[in-house]
Amino acid sequence: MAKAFKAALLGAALAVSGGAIASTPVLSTEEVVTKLELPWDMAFLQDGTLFFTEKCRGLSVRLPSGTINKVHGIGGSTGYATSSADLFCDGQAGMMGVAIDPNFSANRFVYVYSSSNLNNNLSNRVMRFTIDASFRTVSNRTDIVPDIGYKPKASKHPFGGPGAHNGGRIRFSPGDGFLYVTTGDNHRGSGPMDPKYIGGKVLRVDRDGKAAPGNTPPAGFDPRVFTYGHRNPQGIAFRPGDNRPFTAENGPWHSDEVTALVNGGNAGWDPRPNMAGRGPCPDDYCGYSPNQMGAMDPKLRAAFMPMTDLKTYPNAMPPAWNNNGLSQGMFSNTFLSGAKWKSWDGSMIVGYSGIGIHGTPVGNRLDVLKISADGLSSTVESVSWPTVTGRFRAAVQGPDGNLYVALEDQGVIIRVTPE
Ligand SMILES: [Ca+2]
Repeated sequence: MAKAFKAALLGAALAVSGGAIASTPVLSTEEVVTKLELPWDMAFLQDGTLFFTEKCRGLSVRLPSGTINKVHGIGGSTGYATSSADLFCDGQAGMMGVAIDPNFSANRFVYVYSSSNLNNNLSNRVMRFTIDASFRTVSNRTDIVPDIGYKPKASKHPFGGPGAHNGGRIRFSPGDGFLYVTTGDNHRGSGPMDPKYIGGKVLRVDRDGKAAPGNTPPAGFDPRVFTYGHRNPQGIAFRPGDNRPFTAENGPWHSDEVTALVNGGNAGWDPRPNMAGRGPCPDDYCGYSPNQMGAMDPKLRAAFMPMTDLKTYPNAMPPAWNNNGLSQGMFSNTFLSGAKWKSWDGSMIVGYSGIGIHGTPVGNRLDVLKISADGLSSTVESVSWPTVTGRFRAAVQGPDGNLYVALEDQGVIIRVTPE
């Protein structure tokens, strides 16, 4: 059952900086689901039914009554309630994104993005299931995108461990109805610019995993590619009004980015060795080279691996916003719409998962971005949550118009209501 979120009635406690204070909403928060283990993503039906994933536990559904079903699936499962024994969690890997088919009332299709060792091949997969009328059991598993990369245990790259940089957010566009899939570079240096490797990309596919007919990647690319040259996007959201997709993507110690996507566009991340004046790098991945621990120093930062390499790729998509400091693990984003959000109506919310890592000097917070119509610039208000510690792993606007956030370390989903 929901209960008042301890000491987090935010009006006075919530610190907002950089914006028009008078017209910003006063927020209250309430726990909706508690005692979770590493919640990762959420998706709503219009009646308020909430699907959510836990990285090592699989898929659950919270019914409008408040009842929570751990969804049972096909085959034997270890650790997962949801599906087959090939699904696993390890480090950053596990069950990540969840999406509901736009035509759910007719087909009852639910989609998840998960790591898998099917046939002893490590991969990430987008899977489609049919869920029964009682929201308890899934069946008819169909792996619609079975070939997303995975960082193997054999990788000698010193950072991140096996299963790093999986991407993992999946969202249907309310505009074109296609499924957008964010994939990470898996610490594979050649991945983001590789025409055939679908890591470090945003894919756009139909409900069967086939390329959306309108995709326009460069010649020779996998036709599922909508944009390429990404590092590890873990957020994608569509702007109300024009339905333009915006990614949220964490940088390598520096430069978290929000990017307005252009069909066929290059996001400008190229961690290959011997590019742009670089030499060789560990395990042929230059994503952290040179040593970037001085990321707060602008003079040093100029030499770092750019999140958007506009020198090498002058036509790359420039970010709508770059935090110009230490990476704070930017994760999931969502747009707020509705008059009750006052000056935030139409703004994008983005949160961070990097609390306490990389020596991140700022506290837990969400940022509220007002993005220009052309998607090339933003102004930001920072909303700190002094009573909350833990990583903001997912953010979505519910059908009630309120904001829902999942805190990974605390294991809770919180409803944020403007008053
Ligand atoms: Ca970029």
